[in-house]
Amino acid sequence: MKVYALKARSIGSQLHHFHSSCFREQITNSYDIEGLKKRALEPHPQNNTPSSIVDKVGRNLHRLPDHPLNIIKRRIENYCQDYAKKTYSMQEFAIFDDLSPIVTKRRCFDDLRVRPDHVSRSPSDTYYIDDEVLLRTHTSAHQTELIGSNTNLFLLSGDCFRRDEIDSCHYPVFHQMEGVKIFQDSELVAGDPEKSLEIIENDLKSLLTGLATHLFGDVEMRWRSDYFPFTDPSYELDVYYQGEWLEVLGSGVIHPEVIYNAGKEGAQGWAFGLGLERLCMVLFNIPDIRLFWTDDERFHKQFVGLSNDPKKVISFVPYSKYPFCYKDVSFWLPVVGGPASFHENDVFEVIRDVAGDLVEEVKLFDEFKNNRTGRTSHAYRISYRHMDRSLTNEEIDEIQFRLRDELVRRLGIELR
Ligand code: FA5
Ligand code: MG
Repeated sequence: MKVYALKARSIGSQLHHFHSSCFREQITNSYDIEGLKKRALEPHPQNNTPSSIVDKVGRNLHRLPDHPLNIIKRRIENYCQDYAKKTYSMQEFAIFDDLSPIVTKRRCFDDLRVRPDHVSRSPSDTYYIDDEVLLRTHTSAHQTELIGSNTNLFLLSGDCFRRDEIDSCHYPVFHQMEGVKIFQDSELVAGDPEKSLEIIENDLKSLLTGLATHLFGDVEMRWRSDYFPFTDPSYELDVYYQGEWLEVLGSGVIHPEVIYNAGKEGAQGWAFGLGLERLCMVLFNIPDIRLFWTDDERFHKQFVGLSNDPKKVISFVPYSKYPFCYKDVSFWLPVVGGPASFHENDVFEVIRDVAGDLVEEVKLFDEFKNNRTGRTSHAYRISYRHMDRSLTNEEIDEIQFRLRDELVRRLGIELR
């Protein structure tokens, strides 16, 4: 609770700073990154955040000039400001991009109607610091706080953290941009909730479809109905990329209870959350999400000058495609009802901890149950590939051995 009080105070002062200065001004660096990192590593029975993740807190790739995430962030912000000028009689979006990624369970889940037993908040999916505080899993975690302080039109970017699968478009640290608009009474139709809802939905879709066209030109896209506990109705937008539909955002009309939790009962509006890496991958043809974290010159020099260029599109030229190499590991899961519980995300995390960014993909390729013993076997195929150089066999073998040991030590599985 102490941390929360601190955080609320720091947000308060950021908002004060923000309102008292020019609307377009970005909030200055607002949180003590080193302090947070120290805090995140303090032992606590509920702390399941490994140091490899804490290391990435505060890297803030989306704030680095000419980083592809910064380029796309600025393009989206510019597009939205233009849209707002045309559509909302000169109102502007308030822009946030450095609110602390450490948030409370209440803001991240409770306020947003995520049920207590929902998987997204379980320790198999979320990095907890202690029983109250966690690394935000989405930028929606700031909705009720900002709406509650009368911020009625905003864009908010930040790093998000999830224990997740391993492949070319999932990474445990990624970036989202949240957009929220709370409508003024004069923009809606008093006494006609249906008409008002239609106005809100049409505005949301026209902004986002316009954004996709602005970024990608003539790309194929589709809207799909979705479910989020904090919006109703909810929609997802997919963009056709490299022969597949790639989900790039979630959105919808903000649920009345969320508005109530923000202390603004009766107000209405929309919200969306964009995956910045996914949009960037489509825009610049970036084939693997790990590349966003590389220090390799050959990656970064391709984007020089683009942060200040509102339109130029380049197609990323892979500087190498080093051969990948795969290794399998198979094991018996811990006995059901025994002391150790098991979740697939635990396997992914051990792999990430041991092998870091050398892992390109992990696939469960075989699963069966031995009817006599009642035990279940899993077999995973791990693809290794370095983004910047070739890997040697010895190097991979060494990692694979360590990985096997760690799986046994940390998950209580039995190697086959
Ligand atoms: C959300 O996070 C909702 N908060 C979005 C939202 C906001 C809905 C406001 C309604 C109103 P979702 O879990 O689908 O939704 O994530 C949104 C986007 O984040 C995805 O479309 C994807 O582009 C990106 N994303 C999610 N997980 C990862 C990951 N592990 N790696 C990279 N990108 C990810
Ligand atoms: Mg989704």
